[in-house]
Amino acid sequence: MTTGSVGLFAPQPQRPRLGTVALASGAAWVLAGNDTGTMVTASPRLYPHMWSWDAAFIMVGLAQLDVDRAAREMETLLSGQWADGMIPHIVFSDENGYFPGPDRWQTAVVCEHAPARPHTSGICQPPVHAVALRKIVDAGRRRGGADRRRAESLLRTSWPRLFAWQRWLATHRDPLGTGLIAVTHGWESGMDNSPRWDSAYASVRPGGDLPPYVRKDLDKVGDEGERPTDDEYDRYLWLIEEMRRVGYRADEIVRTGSFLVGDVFMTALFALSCEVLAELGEESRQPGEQVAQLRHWAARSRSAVLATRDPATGLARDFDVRAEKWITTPSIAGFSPLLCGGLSPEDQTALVAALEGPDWMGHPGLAVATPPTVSPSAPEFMPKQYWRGPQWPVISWLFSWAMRRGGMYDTAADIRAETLRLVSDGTFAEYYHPLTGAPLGSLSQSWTAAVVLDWLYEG
Ligand code: 2M8
Repeated sequence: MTTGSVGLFAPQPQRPRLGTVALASGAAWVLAGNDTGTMVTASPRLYPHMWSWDAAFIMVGLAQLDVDRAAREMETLLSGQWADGMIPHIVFSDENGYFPGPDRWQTAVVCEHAPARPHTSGICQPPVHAVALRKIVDAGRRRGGADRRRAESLLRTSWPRLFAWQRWLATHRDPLGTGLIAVTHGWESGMDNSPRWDSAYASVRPGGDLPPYVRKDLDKVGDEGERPTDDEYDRYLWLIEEMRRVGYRADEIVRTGSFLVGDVFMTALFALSCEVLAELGEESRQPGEQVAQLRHWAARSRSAVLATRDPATGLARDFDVRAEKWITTPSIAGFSPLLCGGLSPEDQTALVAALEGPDWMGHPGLAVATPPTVSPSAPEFMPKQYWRGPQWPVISWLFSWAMRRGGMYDTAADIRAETLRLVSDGTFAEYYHPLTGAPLGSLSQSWTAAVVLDWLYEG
């Protein structure tokens, strides 16, 4: 679909394409290669630990191969859950090739809720773990026998833990009391350097007493231009410093931290996960009042997502709580209502049409028609810079899965087919250049391999 050879819109180089069997084997090989035995690290070099939402997608892929291994992944993640219910964004392995590591976070040193072991970070990430539990339970039931028993037992033991996680978000991250879940660090959103956060980060002023540090990420990707800048890193590290100084007390961070944004994407995933967890709770006879509580949170946060829509474009928006202003950057988060549902049929049709339209998946410059993280028509679009434009297979999977669940079958199937075309180069890259299809960031990224496996097995 590449149309021209000028500037950004250069012709797409030819790359060998893998067939389905080779692709599935390659994906399984990536997961096996990144498996330490108790955790599948997010990637071999750049991210040698367990990340919270990566782990959930990794479970989705593992469930297709080995129900018991997928269940153990959930157990490893939950072994890092804090006493107050938060699932931390990193559960550290014994590797030390990543910065900031446990020495910098010092969570167990300054916070009574953090476990002494495993070491964990002190922030969270989007709550997609109920989706992973759903996939493991479904795989176990489909297979029967020992797999079924293992999955049902995981459901019984992990359901209360995931309920506590959702409750933590509802209790500590709803500063406006509307159901709009807030993040206190861009890393919590999962979309670290998205232009969604530029204005909020502009108000984060690193203090002169920010302890010195050395980045470890830059020598692990081919091109530094694919990673956040040093200026961005100073702000990331300053926010951690602020949190460490208040002992990671959740309410204190919300009260005093420099960064507080109602994240519409996080909120939609929170609502979706509350619904999925409520369904699993009913199936496994969990306490009725907790199931009802989940449905209540889901409804409230769904309404909060819909209430953020820009009257001009229909896209959902984040809300900067500190600056008291809307964030209108045209990012993939604008389509969050498609994740959590709740739109009228007309509004849903219009939003799907916008997603498929020329500013997004239908942009004529794209190598494959999957959602870029920022609209290629927007001035903020940077095609090879991390969360500022590239296509992320894991985001495509998430939208495809949720849209299928919401009855948007055709778009869900198109996203699946086009993403599989993109990843058939077999690199399982972290993200891809939307205009050329070139692999970017880390290669052999676990969540990319995992979602490919799910798609190949489940259709
Ligand atoms: C990226 O984030 C980490 C910090 O958490 C990093 O850049 O060091 C993001 O893409 C995030 O969404 C992802 O979970 C993590 C591991 O894949 O990497």
